[in-house]
This record gives sequence, structure tokens and C-alpha cells, in this order.
Amino acid sequence: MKFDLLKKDPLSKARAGSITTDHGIIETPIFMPVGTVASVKGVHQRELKDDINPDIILGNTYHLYLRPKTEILEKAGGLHKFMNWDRNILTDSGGFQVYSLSGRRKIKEEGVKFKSHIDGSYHFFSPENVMEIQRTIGADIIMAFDECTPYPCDYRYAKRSMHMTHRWLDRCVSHLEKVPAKYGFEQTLFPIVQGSTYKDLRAQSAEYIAGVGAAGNAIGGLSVGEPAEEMYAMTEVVTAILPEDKPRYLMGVGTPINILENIALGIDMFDCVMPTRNARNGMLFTANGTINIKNKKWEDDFSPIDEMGHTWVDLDYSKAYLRHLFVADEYLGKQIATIHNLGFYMWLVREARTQILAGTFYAWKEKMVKQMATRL
Ligand code: PRF
Repeated sequence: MKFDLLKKDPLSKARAGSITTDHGIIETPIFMPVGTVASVKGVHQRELKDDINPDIILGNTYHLYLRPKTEILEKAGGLHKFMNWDRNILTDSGGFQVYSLSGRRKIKEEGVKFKSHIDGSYHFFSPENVMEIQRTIGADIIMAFDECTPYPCDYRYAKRSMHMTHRWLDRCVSHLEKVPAKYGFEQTLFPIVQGSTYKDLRAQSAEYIAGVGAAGNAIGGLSVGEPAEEMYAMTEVVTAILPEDKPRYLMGVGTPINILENIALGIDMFDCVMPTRNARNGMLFTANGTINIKNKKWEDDFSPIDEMGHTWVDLDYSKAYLRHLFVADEYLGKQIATIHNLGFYMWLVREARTQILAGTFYAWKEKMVKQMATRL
């Protein structure tokens, strides 16, 4: 994997760059649509490619390991082939889903014993077996096994957990060297900074992670319920320490405003279920604010979903029609809303990149943040 830093914004820490992997180029800043179970919910691969056009999508080790199971992915020749997606994929390690989704779980130095949210069966994740599972899934970028601390989290727990995440990282790195990639292309491991909402821990963790010298680095443990200002403060501490010549990925973030603010703080990569999940609940993101399409006020509004027309659905369908689909609980409503929201998120990060390259990012970001805070 190679990262080229193309331009730095003069008024903020925003950067435009480009990552090259065996599955192509990822232009940064980037938003990665979430395809948890080998499917970006409600979107065909053809729509994903032709209409939304991301350079990279995300999958989840936790879910894929439980279903369809690692063995099936191996037989398929890896996740790219299984799901018919020939561009980049990143898999999260399970270091978050185990805590947020599984039933009972027990965290020890050795790893985490957890209960499947699907059938209640017991399983065990360790830094070693998570590296092996991610080798078999076969994503281009794979994540270290970490513990994502909850919010709030007391200092003693956060510190102990951070040190364990660092030890787990060392185990990930040494085990990965022993297990070769399976499908003829390179896989790159990203370590994850933790440290809850404590500046000194965040700085310590960032120093440790930077010392590993990975090709890219991630920040975890944020957007778990803390106020946005606290998240930004942590991002700022960490991006000041992580190497400038490597991409930085802020995990599970966030709203369109969170994304622009974190780009301004030096983040290059984002993922979040928000555009897809909120779409299924009838919430649409636009440059002028958010829309609840189920609201009665749209009943006879025959204007296009979004005049900006980032994807064809925005211009081809009216708000009144989309509202009707939601009220009637038609699948198509969720599909259209998902394409709209993903199209909007992709536009947002691409426009941010264009503005960074033009040297006009900061003023644009300030304007957009104000505009997008509106509820329409
Ligand atoms: N760790 C991992 N995945 C994650 C997170 C984390 O801390 C988060 C936190 N927002 C989202 N996804 N492994």
C-alpha cells in the first residue's frame, strides 16, 4: 500500500491524498459505505459502483465470521469474489462489534469470549485468530484487534484497557507475519489508537501506535456517546502525533458535520452506518440540512428529493412519492433513501477534497457546517 499526500490546507490540518492498493486507488478524504454482512444494505453492487461509486467499502469480521462463516468465504475465494466487488474492502476486526452487539462477553488478556447475537453460541476472539480470520476474509485493509472503551469510562479502566490494546497490537503484528495472504494481493494492517476521552492517554496511545510504523493508522473509541467537542479535542491530540505521511482513519464517524470537522483536524478516512441506517428510517441528509421524509409536510411536495442531484434518484423522484413509499412501508422507499444518503456522503467527501486541492476548504467547511445543522 502506498499513500501520496497531495495537498495540505493552509487554514486547517485538512489534507488531500491518494492511497494505492492492489484493488486500485482510494482518493482521500474518503467515506467508506458500510457493508457489514457482505452487503451494503439495500443497494445492488451495480448501483453501488455506477451510482455511488466509492473506491472502498467496509465489512465486519464479527458478522462474517458468524455468518456465512470464514470457511464459506475461503471456499468462495475471499470476500471480493463472494460479493462481486472488485474494488477495495476494509474489514473491522470485531474489536468494536463484540462489545456493542454480542450478548455476554468476557474480556481477558488472552482475548474475548463472547456470545453470538444470532444463535447464542459461544466464541472466542484473540489477536491471533482475528488476524487469521481477516486473512481468510481477504480485505485489502485489515484492522488490529482492540478494546473500544465505553463512554464514560473511568481513567484507571481506560489506561489499563489502552495498554492491553497495545499488547494485543504487538500480538497482531507478530502473528500476521506468520500467516501469509491467501488470494494473491497485499493486505495492510492498521493499528488503532485508544485512550477514551483522556488527552494524556490519547497522546500516549498515538505515540505507541506511531512507533509501530504501520502503513496507515486508525483512531477508535470515539463517537461512542461523548459530546462532539470532546471527540474533536481527542482527534486533535492524536493527529498531531500520528505520522503525516500515512493515512488516518477515524472509526465509526459520523454525521456530515462530524466528518467535515474531523477532516479539518487531519483525518483522511471515515465509515459509519448513519447514511444507510438513517435512510431506512426515512432520514435524508442534504447540503441544506436533514429531512424526515415521513413528515406530513412532504405529502404534496412534488419537488425533487434533492435539487443538487448527486445521484439520479434525487432528480427522478419527488419528495411526495418517497414519503408515500415510506408511509406504505415499501422496500423501494428504503432503497431510494439509501442511494440518496450514500450519494450525498460521497459528494461531501469528494467536494471536501476538491476544496482542499483548490486551497478553499476552510471557508467552505465553515459555510457547510452552518447550513447542514438545519432541520428541514
Ligand atoms: N474499534 C474498532 N472498530 C470501531 C471502533 C473502535 O474503537 C469504533 C468507535 N467509534 C467504531 N468501530 N475496532
